[in-house]
Amino acid sequence: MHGWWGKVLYVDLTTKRVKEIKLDAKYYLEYIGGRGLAARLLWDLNPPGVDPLSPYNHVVIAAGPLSSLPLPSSGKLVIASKSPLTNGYGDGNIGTMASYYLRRTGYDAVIITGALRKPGYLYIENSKVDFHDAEDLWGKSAFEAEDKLMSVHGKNAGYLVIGPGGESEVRYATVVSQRGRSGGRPGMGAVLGSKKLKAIVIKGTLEPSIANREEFRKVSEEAFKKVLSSDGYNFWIRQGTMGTIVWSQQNSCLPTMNFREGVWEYYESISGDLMEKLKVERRGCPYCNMQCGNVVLDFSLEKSELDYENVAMLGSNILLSDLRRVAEINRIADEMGVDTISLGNALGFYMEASERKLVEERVEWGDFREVKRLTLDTAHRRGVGAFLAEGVMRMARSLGKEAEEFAIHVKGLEVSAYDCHAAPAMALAYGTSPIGAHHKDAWIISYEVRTDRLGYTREKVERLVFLQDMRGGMYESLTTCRLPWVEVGLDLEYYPRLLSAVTGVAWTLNDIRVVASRIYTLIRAYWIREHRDWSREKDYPPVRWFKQPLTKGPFTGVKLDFNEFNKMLDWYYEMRGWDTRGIPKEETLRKLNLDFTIPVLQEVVGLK
Ligand code: PTT
Ligand code: SF4
Repeated sequence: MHGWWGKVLYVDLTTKRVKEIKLDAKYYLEYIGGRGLAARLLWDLNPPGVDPLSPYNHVVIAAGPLSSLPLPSSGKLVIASKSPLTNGYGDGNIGTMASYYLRRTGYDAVIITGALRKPGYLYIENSKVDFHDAEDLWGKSAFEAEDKLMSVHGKNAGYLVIGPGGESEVRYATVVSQRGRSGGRPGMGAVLGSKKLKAIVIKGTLEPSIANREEFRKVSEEAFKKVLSSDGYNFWIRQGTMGTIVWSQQNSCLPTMNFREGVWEYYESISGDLMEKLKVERRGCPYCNMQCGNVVLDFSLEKSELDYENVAMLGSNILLSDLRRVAEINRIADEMGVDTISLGNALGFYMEASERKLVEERVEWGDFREVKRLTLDTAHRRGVGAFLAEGVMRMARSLGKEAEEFAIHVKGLEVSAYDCHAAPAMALAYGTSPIGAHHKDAWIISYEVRTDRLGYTREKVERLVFLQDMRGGMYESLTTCRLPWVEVGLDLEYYPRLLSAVTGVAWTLNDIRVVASRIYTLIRAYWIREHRDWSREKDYPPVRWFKQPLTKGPFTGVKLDFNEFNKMLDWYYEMRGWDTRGIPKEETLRKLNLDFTIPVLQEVVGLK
């Protein structure tokens, strides 16, 4: 086989046993890699109903056939597991040298199960695996722990680390790498923490095989050049994702006051233009010629790497003005290894609960000192921080019915930084995302803004399914960065060409879409297996967007229409071959070679 190694590494932390699992070529042709491989492995290996924070849960760290080969923005990998935040399928995508080295170990993925008795870390060098003590690293920030590990294992290795957030099992703790890359929003860091695994250090020296080197080199060179000569390149290099602050303000989707509004009068205090003035460094992922990690000096003059989501959620959403203060909270979140999107939601929710006197403590909107204290307390689960560490869904449930009306999440994962009062298809994207409310699978709001902002149309749903297939299906399984396409318009056709050159198998974009459909349907089956009380309500966006209209900006008075939304959801199910409950039909499962899920779904919910 070219492009794939055909085997994965299986590590049991409880027994400290390691084995190699060979996978049939069919597995790769049907799932490609990354998210696809991870979803199938979790279905096969995880016991149904497993407690995500128990030793029996599995974590899959998977690259894809294009990861970390010399082609545009390829240095990514997927970290997946059953999520402690949602109790469903969870994953994240991280750009890191760990992707480069994992690809060169001779394995397509590392699967980790069991739990250590005492804190430790894994050292993987090609097929050699060592278990090391990490008691001296436990309690250290993700930055400090990585520095210490690097002083032992050197610069030529990849590091995936958790911070105190992961150690104390904050339900939205992430995995951190290279002081500012963070992945695994739905609590992938907490899963590692529950296994007492502080870090994974990866070195690899083997070269992945490429079927048609000459063709690969030609297509890849052409693609790199296209990126460089694209119209949007210069602005991208200057601002990266931070350019979205002004765009969101202009289009009334900048999350403001716990997603009450889509505009904020002080947006300029956190804008990309201001960031440009404060920028001291630019970082990025391996093999990327559009490096977008914008580093500024924060309020304490420490380096902090900014992205749109971080700044909107820790800025406008909690009314914290002043980019340097926002950058400080962002840097602390990275050190602690907690997701900034969920953190910004938890803080916004808590501030609103405080305003409505549903909690004893009074926390004012935008109070920097309080935000800093709450962030650190959350990461360590101290005092009220233990409450915030549970995430918005659980916080709301414990405060009662009124609180559920302003809890901004889908299936337990907090919403990322686009307000959807006036964006019905984006609301549907959050509703049907395979990990809970994340924008990664379909950023359809830019299409809505360009076309028919307030329409509830079948055309939008078709576009949404296409975006999911490309972003959540193709990019997550190949596994490379989607931004060359999304931000500077690299033609999608480069990807089947590159995949064909690497694997020696002829792929078209349509073949990849079939794989994407399989991945979405398998992940849906996984959710249903784990949530035996499945119903279409789980695909609904936050109730606030239906009930409380915007009171400011160009869309004043607008809110989502419940009946119209349901019409779109029905179309979505029809296009995916799922029934009106959002459950895959038996014929769809058979068509996608997912027959193995049928007996399980039949038993859990009954199939149509
Ligand atoms: C991603 C999510 C995002 S998406 C952002 S900013 W974005 C937030 N970043 C966080 C952070 O930083 N620190 C932190 N403690 N928490 C954070 N939470 C948020 O996590 C990221 C880039 C970005 S920046 C985006 S859009 C693209 N995402 C991609 C994706 O998902 N898939 C893919 N194939 N390519 C992508 N390219 C872009 O990568 P999650 P990264 Mg990320 C500091 O992790 O769980 O997927 O959530 O990995 O290496 O930092 O790159 O405006
Ligand atoms: Fe990483 Fe940004 Fe490059 Fe994507 S565009 S690979 S996120 S540096």
